[in-house]
Amino acid sequence: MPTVYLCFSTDIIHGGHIAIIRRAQELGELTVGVLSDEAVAGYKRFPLVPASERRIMFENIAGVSRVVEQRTLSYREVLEELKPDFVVHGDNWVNGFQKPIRDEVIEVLSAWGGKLVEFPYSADEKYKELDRRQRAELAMPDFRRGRLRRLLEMKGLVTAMEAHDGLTGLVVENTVVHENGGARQYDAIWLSSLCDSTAKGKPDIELVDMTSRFRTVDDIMEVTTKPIIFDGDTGGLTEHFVYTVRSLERMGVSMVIIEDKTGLKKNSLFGTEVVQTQDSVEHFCEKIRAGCQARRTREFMICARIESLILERGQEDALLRARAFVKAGADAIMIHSRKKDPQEIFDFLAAFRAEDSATPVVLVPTSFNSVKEEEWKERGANVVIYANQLMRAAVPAIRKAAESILANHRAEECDAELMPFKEIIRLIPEE
Ligand code: SPV
Ligand code: MG
Repeated sequence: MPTVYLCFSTDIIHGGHIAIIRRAQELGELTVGVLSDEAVAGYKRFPLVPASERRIMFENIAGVSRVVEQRTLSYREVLEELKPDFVVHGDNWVNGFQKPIRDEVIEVLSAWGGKLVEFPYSADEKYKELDRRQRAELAMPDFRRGRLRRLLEMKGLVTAMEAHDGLTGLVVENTVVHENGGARQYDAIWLSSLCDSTAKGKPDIELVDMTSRFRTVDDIMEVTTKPIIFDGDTGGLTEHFVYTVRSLERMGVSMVIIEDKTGLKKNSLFGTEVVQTQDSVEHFCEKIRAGCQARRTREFMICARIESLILERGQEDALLRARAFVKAGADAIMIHSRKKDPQEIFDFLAAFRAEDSATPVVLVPTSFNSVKEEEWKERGANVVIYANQLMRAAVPAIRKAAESILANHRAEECDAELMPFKEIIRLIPEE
Protein backbone atom coordinates (compact mmCIF):
# COMPACT_ATOMS: atom_id res chain seq x y z
CA MET A 1 0.00 0.00 0.00
CA PRO A 2 1.41 3.43 -0.91
CA THR A 3 2.35 5.75 1.98
CA VAL A 4 1.20 9.35 2.35
CA TYR A 5 2.50 12.24 4.46
CA LEU A 6 0.53 15.33 5.43
CA CYS A 7 1.78 18.00 7.86
CA PHE A 8 -0.37 20.29 10.01
CA SER A 9 0.42 23.42 12.01
CA THR A 10 -3.14 23.97 13.20
CA ASP A 11 -4.27 23.77 16.82
CA ILE A 12 -7.94 23.34 15.99
CA ILE A 13 -9.37 20.77 13.63
CA HIS A 14 -12.22 21.91 11.41
CA GLY A 15 -14.12 20.50 8.44
CA GLY A 16 -11.51 21.72 5.97
CA HIS A 17 -8.80 19.68 7.70
CA ILE A 18 -10.97 16.57 7.83
CA ALA A 19 -11.71 16.93 4.12
CA ILE A 20 -8.01 17.03 3.20
CA ILE A 21 -7.29 14.09 5.56
CA ARG A 22 -9.99 12.05 3.78
CA ARG A 23 -8.52 12.85 0.38
CA ALA A 24 -5.02 11.97 1.59
CA GLN A 25 -6.29 8.63 2.94
CA GLU A 26 -7.59 7.75 -0.49
CA LEU A 27 -3.99 7.79 -1.73
CA GLY A 28 -2.64 5.32 0.83
CA GLU A 29 -1.59 4.77 4.42
CA LEU A 30 -1.52 8.18 6.09
CA THR A 31 1.12 9.59 8.44
CA VAL A 32 0.32 13.02 9.84
CA GLY A 33 3.11 15.38 10.83
CA VAL A 34 2.56 17.85 13.65
CA LEU A 35 4.71 20.97 13.29
CA SER A 36 6.74 21.75 16.43
CA ASP A 37 5.68 24.62 18.68
CA GLU A 38 8.83 26.53 17.78
CA ALA A 39 8.21 26.25 14.05
CA VAL A 40 4.52 27.24 14.42
CA ALA A 41 5.38 30.24 16.63
CA GLY A 42 7.85 31.54 14.07
CA TYR A 43 5.68 30.85 11.08
CA LYS A 44 2.26 32.15 12.06
CA ARG A 45 1.39 32.65 15.74
CA PHE A 46 2.03 31.09 19.09
CA PRO A 47 0.13 27.76 19.25
CA LEU A 48 -2.67 27.75 21.82
CA VAL A 49 -2.36 23.97 22.06
CA PRO A 50 1.17 22.55 22.49
CA ALA A 51 2.58 20.02 20.01
CA SER A 52 2.19 17.17 22.52
CA GLU A 53 -1.59 17.76 22.62
CA ARG A 54 -1.91 18.48 18.93
CA ARG A 55 -0.35 15.07 18.41
CA ILE A 56 -3.07 13.43 20.47
CA MET A 57 -5.79 15.25 18.50
CA PHE A 58 -4.55 13.79 15.24
CA GLU A 59 -3.85 10.33 16.69
CA ASN A 60 -7.54 10.08 17.41
CA ILE A 61 -8.78 10.73 13.90
CA ALA A 62 -9.97 7.55 12.18
CA GLY A 63 -7.71 6.49 9.35
CA VAL A 64 -4.60 8.31 10.57
CA SER A 65 -2.06 5.50 10.90
CA ARG A 66 0.46 7.41 12.92
CA VAL A 67 1.53 10.87 13.95
CA VAL A 68 5.10 12.20 13.98
CA GLU A 69 6.56 15.54 14.98
CA GLN A 70 8.01 17.72 12.23
CA ARG A 71 10.59 19.88 13.99
CA THR A 72 11.21 22.45 11.27
CA LEU A 73 9.31 24.12 8.46
CA SER A 74 11.52 22.17 6.10
CA TYR A 75 10.11 18.70 5.37
CA ARG A 76 13.54 17.24 4.52
CA GLU A 77 14.29 15.43 7.78
CA VAL A 78 10.86 13.79 8.09
CA LEU A 79 10.65 12.86 4.42
CA GLU A 80 14.10 11.28 4.35
CA GLU A 81 13.08 9.14 7.28
CA LEU A 82 9.58 8.15 6.09
CA LYS A 83 10.25 8.08 2.33
CA PRO A 84 6.52 8.45 1.54
CA ASP A 85 5.11 7.86 -1.93
CA PHE A 86 2.98 11.00 -1.65
CA VAL A 87 3.08 14.30 0.20
CA VAL A 88 -0.26 16.10 0.36
CA HIS A 89 -0.63 19.88 0.76
CA GLY A 90 -3.03 22.69 -0.12
CA ASP A 91 -2.17 24.56 -3.32
CA ASN A 92 -1.63 27.79 -1.37
CA TRP A 93 2.15 27.36 -1.40
CA VAL A 94 2.59 27.21 -5.18
CA ASN A 95 3.48 30.91 -5.00
CA GLY A 96 4.34 33.10 -2.07
CA PHE A 97 6.79 32.78 0.78
CA GLN A 98 6.37 29.02 1.28
CA LYS A 99 7.44 28.27 -2.28
CA PRO A 100 11.05 27.38 -1.30
CA ILE A 101 9.66 24.77 1.14
CA ARG A 102 7.51 23.33 -1.66
CA ASP A 103 10.44 23.26 -4.09
CA GLU A 104 12.51 21.39 -1.51
CA VAL A 105 9.71 18.84 -0.97
CA ILE A 106 9.59 18.12 -4.72
CA GLU A 107 13.38 17.78 -4.86
CA VAL A 108 13.60 15.48 -1.81
CA LEU A 109 10.71 13.28 -3.04
CA SER A 110 12.34 12.88 -6.45
CA ALA A 111 15.14 10.81 -4.85
CA TRP A 112 12.74 7.83 -4.55
CA GLY A 113 10.14 8.82 -7.13
CA GLY A 114 7.69 10.27 -4.59
CA LYS A 115 5.02 12.76 -5.72
CA LEU A 116 3.56 15.98 -4.34
CA VAL A 117 -0.25 16.05 -4.54
CA GLU A 118 -1.93 19.42 -4.09
CA PHE A 119 -5.59 20.07 -3.40
CA PRO A 120 -7.32 23.43 -3.78
CA TYR A 121 -6.88 25.42 -0.57
CA SER A 122 -10.13 26.47 1.05
CA ALA A 123 -9.96 30.04 2.35
CA ASP A 124 -13.46 29.72 3.82
CA GLU A 125 -14.62 32.80 5.80
CA LYS A 126 -15.78 30.67 8.72
CA TYR A 127 -12.30 29.19 9.12
CA LYS A 128 -10.75 32.64 9.01
CA GLU A 129 -13.15 33.68 11.75
CA LEU A 130 -12.01 30.72 13.87
CA ASP A 131 -8.41 31.86 13.49
CA ARG A 132 -9.32 35.43 14.43
CA ARG A 133 -11.02 34.16 17.57
CA GLN A 134 -7.96 32.16 18.50
CA ARG A 135 -5.71 35.17 18.07
CA ALA A 136 -8.00 37.10 20.40
CA GLU A 137 -7.47 34.40 23.04
CA LEU A 138 -3.73 34.95 22.82
CA ALA A 139 -4.23 38.56 23.88
CA MET A 140 -5.89 37.64 27.19
CA PRO A 141 -3.71 38.26 30.28
CA ASP A 142 -3.67 34.64 31.45
CA PHE A 143 -2.65 33.37 28.03
CA ARG A 144 -0.16 36.11 27.37
CA ARG A 145 1.73 36.22 30.68
CA GLY A 146 3.38 32.80 30.61
CA ARG A 147 4.25 32.91 26.96
CA LEU A 148 7.65 34.55 27.41
CA ARG A 149 8.84 31.69 29.61
CA ARG A 150 7.54 29.17 27.10
CA LEU A 151 9.19 30.97 24.19
CA LEU A 152 12.47 31.00 26.09
CA GLU A 153 12.22 27.25 26.66
CA MET A 154 11.26 26.63 23.06
CA LYS A 155 13.61 28.93 21.21
CA GLY A 156 16.54 29.58 23.54
CA LEU A 157 16.78 33.13 22.20
CA VAL A 158 13.86 35.50 21.84
CA THR A 159 13.78 38.97 20.34
CA ALA A 160 11.80 41.95 21.55
CA MET A 161 11.13 45.22 19.76
CA GLU A 162 10.25 48.52 21.37
CA ALA A 163 6.71 49.89 21.20
CA HIS A 164 5.52 53.10 22.86
CA ASP A 165 1.88 53.30 21.77
CA GLY A 166 -0.85 51.29 20.08
CA LEU A 167 0.40 52.02 16.57
CA THR A 168 4.01 51.00 17.20
CA GLY A 169 2.59 47.98 19.05
CA LEU A 170 0.75 47.02 15.86
CA VAL A 171 3.93 47.42 13.82
CA VAL A 172 5.83 45.11 16.20
CA GLU A 173 2.93 42.64 16.26
CA ASN A 174 2.51 42.44 12.50
CA THR A 175 5.92 42.93 10.93
CA VAL A 176 6.99 39.74 9.19
CA VAL A 177 9.84 39.09 6.80
CA HIS A 178 10.19 35.93 4.81
CA GLU A 179 13.38 33.97 4.64
CA ASN A 180 14.15 30.46 3.32
CA GLY A 181 10.48 29.56 3.03
CA GLY A 182 9.84 30.55 6.62
CA ALA A 183 8.82 33.72 8.37
CA ARG A 184 10.62 35.90 10.89
CA GLN A 185 8.82 38.07 13.37
CA TYR A 186 9.50 39.63 16.77
CA ASP A 187 8.73 37.38 19.71
CA ALA A 188 7.93 40.05 22.27
CA ILE A 189 7.33 43.75 22.88
CA TRP A 190 9.64 45.98 24.96
CA LEU A 191 8.04 48.79 26.86
CA SER A 192 11.02 51.10 27.15
CA SER A 193 11.08 53.81 29.82
CA LEU A 194 13.16 55.93 27.43
CA CYS A 195 10.71 55.75 24.53
CA ASP A 196 7.58 55.90 26.68
CA SER A 197 8.96 59.09 28.28
CA THR A 198 10.22 60.51 24.98
CA ALA A 199 6.83 59.95 23.33
CA LYS A 200 5.43 62.21 26.04
CA GLY A 201 8.18 64.79 25.56
CA LYS A 202 9.61 64.00 29.00
CA PRO A 203 13.11 63.00 30.16
CA ASP A 204 13.80 59.37 31.11
CA ILE A 205 14.15 60.03 34.85
CA GLU A 206 11.20 58.10 36.30
CA LEU A 207 9.16 61.25 35.87
CA VAL A 208 6.39 59.57 33.85
CA ASP A 209 4.57 57.85 36.67
CA MET A 210 3.40 54.23 36.79
CA THR A 211 -0.23 55.13 36.14
CA SER A 212 0.81 56.68 32.85
CA ARG A 213 3.21 53.83 32.02
CA PHE A 214 0.39 51.32 32.66
CA ARG A 215 -1.84 53.31 30.34
CA THR A 216 0.73 52.77 27.59
CA VAL A 217 0.86 49.05 28.39
CA ASP A 218 -2.90 48.92 28.14
CA ASP A 219 -2.96 50.72 24.78
CA ILE A 220 -0.45 48.21 23.41
CA MET A 221 -2.15 45.21 24.96
CA GLU A 222 -5.47 46.11 23.42
CA VAL A 223 -4.14 45.69 19.89
CA THR A 224 -1.44 43.00 20.23
CA THR A 225 -0.97 39.41 21.39
CA LYS A 226 2.79 39.16 21.94
CA PRO A 227 4.30 38.93 25.41
CA ILE A 228 5.35 42.22 26.97
CA ILE A 229 8.61 43.02 28.78
CA PHE A 230 8.22 46.10 30.93
CA ASP A 231 11.10 48.45 31.73
CA GLY A 232 10.55 49.08 35.44
CA ASP A 233 13.47 51.57 35.80
CA THR A 234 14.83 51.21 39.37
CA GLY A 235 11.57 49.69 40.57
CA GLY A 236 11.31 52.70 42.93
CA LEU A 237 10.93 52.10 46.64
CA THR A 238 10.68 48.44 47.57
CA GLU A 239 7.36 49.24 49.21
CA HIS A 240 6.13 50.57 45.85
CA PHE A 241 7.75 47.88 43.70
CA VAL A 242 5.61 45.14 45.19
CA TYR A 243 2.50 46.93 43.97
CA THR A 244 4.05 47.40 40.53
CA VAL A 245 4.71 43.65 40.35
CA ARG A 246 1.12 42.84 41.27
CA SER A 247 -0.31 45.30 38.76
CA LEU A 248 1.90 44.18 35.88
CA GLU A 249 1.26 40.53 36.61
CA ARG A 250 -2.49 41.08 36.73
CA MET A 251 -2.37 42.98 33.43
CA GLY A 252 -0.68 40.03 31.74
CA VAL A 253 2.82 41.48 31.39
CA SER A 254 5.44 38.70 31.23
CA MET A 255 8.55 40.29 32.69
CA VAL A 256 9.65 43.40 34.54
CA ILE A 257 13.27 44.48 34.37
CA ILE A 258 14.58 46.65 37.19
CA GLU A 259 18.03 48.20 37.28
CA ASP A 260 20.38 48.39 40.25
CA LYS A 261 20.47 52.18 40.45
CA THR A 262 19.18 54.43 43.15
CA GLY A 263 18.32 58.10 43.58
CA LEU A 264 17.61 60.12 40.45
CA LYS A 265 17.87 57.59 37.64
CA LYS A 266 19.22 58.84 34.32
CA ASN A 267 19.23 56.83 31.11
CA SER A 268 22.16 54.40 30.91
CA LEU A 269 23.22 55.66 27.51
CA PHE A 270 24.60 58.72 29.37
CA GLY A 271 26.95 56.38 31.27
CA THR A 272 29.35 58.28 33.53
CA GLU A 273 28.66 61.63 31.83
CA VAL A 274 25.97 62.23 34.47
CA VAL A 275 25.91 61.43 38.17
CA GLN A 276 24.31 58.03 38.70
CA THR A 277 24.40 55.96 41.85
CA GLN A 278 24.42 52.20 41.84
CA ASP A 279 22.33 50.54 44.50
CA SER A 280 24.03 48.35 47.13
CA VAL A 281 23.89 44.62 46.44
CA GLU A 282 22.08 44.02 49.73
CA HIS A 283 19.40 46.64 49.14
CA PHE A 284 18.73 45.58 45.54
CA CYS A 285 18.53 41.92 46.60
CA GLU A 286 15.92 42.89 49.13
CA LYS A 287 13.89 44.56 46.38
CA ILE A 288 14.13 41.44 44.21
CA ARG A 289 13.07 39.20 47.09
CA ALA A 290 10.11 41.44 47.90
CA GLY A 291 9.04 41.43 44.23
CA CYS A 292 9.28 37.65 44.02
CA GLN A 293 7.19 37.28 47.15
CA ALA A 294 4.55 39.69 45.87
CA ARG A 295 3.81 37.88 42.63
CA ARG A 296 1.09 35.29 42.42
CA THR A 297 2.38 33.14 39.58
CA ARG A 298 5.70 31.71 38.48
CA GLU A 299 4.82 32.84 34.97
CA PHE A 300 5.66 36.44 35.77
CA MET A 301 9.41 37.02 35.58
CA ILE A 302 11.54 39.51 37.47
CA CYS A 303 14.78 40.42 35.74
CA ALA A 304 17.64 42.17 37.54
CA ARG A 305 19.60 44.61 35.40
CA ILE A 306 23.24 45.15 36.25
CA GLU A 307 24.70 48.60 35.61
CA SER A 308 28.30 47.82 36.62
CA LEU A 309 29.71 48.04 33.08
CA ILE A 310 27.76 51.24 32.32
CA LEU A 311 29.19 52.80 35.49
CA GLU A 312 32.67 51.37 34.77
CA ARG A 313 32.87 49.27 37.90
CA GLY A 314 34.30 46.27 36.04
CA GLN A 315 33.50 42.64 35.30
CA GLU A 316 34.09 41.37 38.81
CA ASP A 317 31.47 43.71 40.21
CA ALA A 318 29.05 42.73 37.43
CA LEU A 319 29.55 39.03 38.11
CA LEU A 320 29.26 39.39 41.86
CA ARG A 321 25.97 41.18 41.37
CA ALA A 322 24.69 38.64 38.87
CA ARG A 323 25.38 35.86 41.38
CA ALA A 324 23.74 37.74 44.24
CA PHE A 325 20.66 38.77 42.25
CA VAL A 326 20.06 35.22 41.00
CA LYS A 327 20.39 33.96 44.57
CA ALA A 328 17.84 36.57 45.70
CA GLY A 329 15.35 35.07 43.21
CA ALA A 330 15.80 37.00 39.95
CA ASP A 331 14.39 34.90 37.08
CA ALA A 332 16.76 36.53 34.60
CA ILE A 333 19.57 39.07 34.55
CA MET A 334 20.28 41.85 32.12
CA ILE A 335 23.80 43.09 31.50
CA HIS A 336 24.20 46.44 29.80
CA SER A 337 27.04 48.29 28.09
CA ARG A 338 27.25 51.49 26.10
CA LYS A 339 30.42 50.56 24.27
CA LYS A 340 30.35 50.01 20.53
CA ASP A 341 32.75 47.09 20.94
CA PRO A 342 30.83 44.05 22.21
CA GLN A 343 33.90 42.58 23.93
CA GLU A 344 32.90 43.43 27.49
CA ILE A 345 29.54 41.75 26.94
CA PHE A 346 31.28 38.71 25.39
CA ASP A 347 33.56 38.54 28.47
CA PHE A 348 30.64 38.80 30.85
CA LEU A 349 28.67 36.11 29.02
CA ALA A 350 31.62 33.72 28.98
CA ALA A 351 32.30 34.19 32.69
CA PHE A 352 28.64 34.04 33.73
CA ARG A 353 27.83 30.99 31.61
CA ALA A 354 30.86 29.17 33.09
CA GLU A 355 29.10 29.22 36.45
CA ASP A 356 25.39 29.48 35.54
CA SER A 357 24.04 27.74 32.47
CA ALA A 358 20.37 28.19 33.30
CA THR A 359 19.47 31.79 34.18
CA PRO A 360 18.31 33.69 31.10
CA VAL A 361 20.49 36.66 30.13
CA VAL A 362 18.93 39.74 28.55
CA LEU A 363 20.82 42.16 26.30
CA VAL A 364 20.00 45.56 24.84
CA PRO A 365 22.44 45.85 21.93
CA THR A 366 21.88 49.52 21.05
CA SER A 367 25.55 50.57 21.07
CA PHE A 368 27.08 47.13 20.49
CA ASN A 369 24.84 46.51 17.50
CA SER A 370 27.21 44.66 15.14
CA VAL A 371 26.58 41.17 16.50
CA LYS A 372 23.85 39.03 14.93
CA GLU A 373 21.23 37.23 17.01
CA GLU A 374 22.64 33.80 16.07
CA GLU A 375 26.00 34.72 17.61
CA TRP A 376 24.38 36.08 20.76
CA LYS A 377 22.58 32.78 21.13
CA GLU A 378 25.81 30.83 20.72
CA ARG A 379 27.44 32.99 23.35
CA GLY A 380 24.68 32.23 25.82
CA ALA A 381 22.30 35.20 25.60
CA ASN A 382 18.55 34.54 25.72
CA VAL A 383 16.73 37.81 25.09
CA VAL A 384 17.77 40.49 22.61
CA ILE A 385 15.87 43.75 22.99
CA TYR A 386 15.80 46.38 20.25
CA ALA A 387 15.08 49.16 22.69
CA ASN A 388 14.56 52.38 20.78
CA GLN A 389 15.00 51.91 17.03
CA LEU A 390 11.36 52.57 16.05
CA MET A 391 11.33 55.90 17.84
CA ARG A 392 14.68 56.86 16.30
CA ALA A 393 13.34 55.98 12.86
CA ALA A 394 10.22 58.09 13.37
CA VAL A 395 11.68 61.33 14.73
CA PRO A 396 13.89 62.27 11.75
CA ALA A 397 11.07 61.41 9.34
CA ILE A 398 8.49 63.61 11.05
CA ARG A 399 10.97 66.44 11.55
CA LYS A 400 11.86 66.36 7.87
CA ALA A 401 8.18 66.61 6.89
CA ALA A 402 7.61 69.48 9.34
CA GLU A 403 10.61 71.38 7.93
CA SER A 404 9.67 70.72 4.31
CA ILE A 405 6.16 72.15 4.73
CA LEU A 406 7.52 75.25 6.46
CA ALA A 407 10.20 75.80 3.83
CA ASN A 408 7.87 75.28 0.85
CA HIS A 409 4.80 77.02 2.22
CA ARG A 410 2.81 73.93 1.18
CA ALA A 411 2.71 70.15 1.59
CA GLU A 412 3.18 69.04 -2.00
CA GLU A 413 6.99 68.62 -1.81
CA CYS A 414 6.93 66.19 1.07
CA ASP A 415 3.93 64.20 -0.10
CA ALA A 416 5.95 61.60 -2.02
CA GLU A 417 7.68 60.59 1.22
CA LEU A 418 4.47 60.16 3.17
CA MET A 419 2.46 57.00 3.56
CA PRO A 420 -1.09 57.40 2.25
CA PHE A 421 -3.50 57.28 5.16
CA LYS A 422 -5.36 54.46 3.43
CA GLU A 423 -2.28 52.30 3.99
CA ILE A 424 -1.87 53.36 7.61
CA ILE A 425 -5.50 52.49 8.26
CA ARG A 426 -4.82 48.99 6.97
CA LEU A 427 -2.58 48.44 9.99
CA ILE A 428 -5.49 49.03 12.30
CA PRO A 429 -7.66 45.98 12.94
CA GLU A 430 -11.43 46.22 12.81
CA GLU A 431 -13.60 44.13 15.07
C1 SPV B 1 15.12 51.82 27.83
O1 SPV B 1 14.86 51.49 26.66
O2 SPV B 1 14.46 52.65 28.45
C2 SPV B 1 16.26 51.21 28.52
C3 SPV B 1 17.35 50.63 27.73
O3 SPV B 1 16.28 51.23 29.72
S1 SPV B 1 18.57 51.84 27.63
O4 SPV B 1 17.96 53.03 27.07
O5 SPV B 1 19.63 51.33 26.79
O6 SPV B 1 19.06 52.11 28.97
MG1 MG C 1 14.85 52.46 30.62
